[in-house]
Amino acid sequence: MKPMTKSPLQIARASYQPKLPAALKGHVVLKEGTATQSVANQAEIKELFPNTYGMPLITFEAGEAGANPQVAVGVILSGGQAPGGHNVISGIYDGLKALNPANKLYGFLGGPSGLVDHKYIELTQEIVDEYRNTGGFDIIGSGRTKLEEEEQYEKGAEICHKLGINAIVIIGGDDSNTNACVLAEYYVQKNKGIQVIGCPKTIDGDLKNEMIETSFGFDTACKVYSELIGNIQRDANSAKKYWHFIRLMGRSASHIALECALQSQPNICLISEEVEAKNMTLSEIVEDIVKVIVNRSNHDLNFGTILIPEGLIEFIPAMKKLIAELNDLLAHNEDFNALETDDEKRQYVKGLLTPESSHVYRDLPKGIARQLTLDRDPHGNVQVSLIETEKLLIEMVAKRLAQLKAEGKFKGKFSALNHFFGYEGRCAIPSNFDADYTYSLGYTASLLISAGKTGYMSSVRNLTAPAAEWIAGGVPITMMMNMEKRHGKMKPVIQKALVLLDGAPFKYFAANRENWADEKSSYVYPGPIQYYGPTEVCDQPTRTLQLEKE
Ligand code: FBP
Repeated sequence: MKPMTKSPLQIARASYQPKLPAALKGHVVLKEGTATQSVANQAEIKELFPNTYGMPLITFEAGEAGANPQVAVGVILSGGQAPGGHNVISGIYDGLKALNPANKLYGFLGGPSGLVDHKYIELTQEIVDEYRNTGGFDIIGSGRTKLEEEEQYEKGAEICHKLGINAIVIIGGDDSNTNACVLAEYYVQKNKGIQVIGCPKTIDGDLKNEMIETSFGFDTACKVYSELIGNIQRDANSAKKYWHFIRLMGRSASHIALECALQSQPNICLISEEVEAKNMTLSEIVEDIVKVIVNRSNHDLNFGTILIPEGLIEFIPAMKKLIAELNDLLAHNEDFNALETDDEKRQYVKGLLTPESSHVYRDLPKGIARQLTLDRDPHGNVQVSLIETEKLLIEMVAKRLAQLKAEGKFKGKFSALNHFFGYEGRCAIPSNFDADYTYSLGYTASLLISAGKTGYMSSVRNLTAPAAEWIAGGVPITMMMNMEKRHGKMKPVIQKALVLLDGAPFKYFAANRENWADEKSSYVYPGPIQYYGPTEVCDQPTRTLQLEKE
């Protein structure tokens, strides 16, 4: 047998031609809508972005051929991986070449730092072809360096001028697109002749608004996790002996957990935004879980599934306060870093917290308390993906059930297994939806550049319709902004989209969850992503998007 370098699916997917909105299949004409405003704090945002505030919405419609002067573009992948990133790049590449075969595309390596440190490659047809319809960001790599210093902007301009780059596309989440907007404004103010276009990426699904229906990668990641959850549910329903506590990525919002719940109908799904709105404590969450477990055990069902959003811990008000205190306390704290044992660190921290937080900290299992004091991310925040909330809940639920057993109120068995799904889905081969959506986003970005636009996010809308009917255009990034406190200072940022408790996806979940929790089996087994077959199997957007659009 010959050694294998690519799987049969990889080879087959390489030849997939992503679908484009019908309007982008030939020449286009740019249509401008009315002037826009930021979602809040209009006066402040206008003052901070005098050149890029208030620009109109843009759509591209089928039109006549026009002159397309030669351009060179640099692309950056920023932050966590999300399925479809490579197709954004192939969309930009194909879009640029269709406009003018002499156009060039460069990739800055390792994320935004590649721009600052002048690390880049020219993306040729051969390189781009190798990565079409694949998962991952490895074509040029990604990174979490923040572009926020003037010195970085100047270093960026230097390399762009050297390479003749007229425009940069930043593919990232809310923070990276906020920085893209600041960079766009800076380059206009300083007359640098460099346009900046953003692209909405993140599996977390929290970069969305009226004009950006979803971020790319959310669809594929949720489909991968839902398959795994479905498989676990089938196992649970067969073996009938384990409760599975499944933590799902999504550093802040619970969109991933909610979407997976809509797809797989687990017995319990916690939604952080609801926990915060109801001002719930950890013990109250545990009590709710215990109720379901006891009820099912009364029907001889000592098994089930529980979905836990990764960000949960930060939405429990008392924990949020504790984490905020720890963030301040541990920022550049040499004394703490010099301590050797976990016990010493625990004692040190306890002594400096407010009495209320010290109390919460003291009651946490040692492992979790330690995880809360691990290294912060580049923004100074606790890295929630490293906190094993699912284990914390298992420990607390087991303790409570043991008490109930002693009181004769729980007669069942409790045996739990923990899982964390995150990295399993972030680089998956993009679903047809993500492959088409990202290719269209990239293609649209090239049209925005060719039209001389800056400070826009590439947008593709009407996503629950077939791809041919999608609407491509651009949204001024300033339109998505408001002022928020960051590191003690008010800053213009893109508003993060959390799960709306009055939104259709949550309402549907809330109306059905009691049925899913009880003794009847409501599990759904979504199965793997399908790339070939009937369109109702292969080309469906997320349940979240469908419910939002219904
Ligand atoms: P982005 O916000 O950059 O898209 O990344 C999201 C995410 O995948 C979260 O779901 C997760 O908490 C985090 O990245 C993990 O970060 P890291 O890649 O640094 O482990």
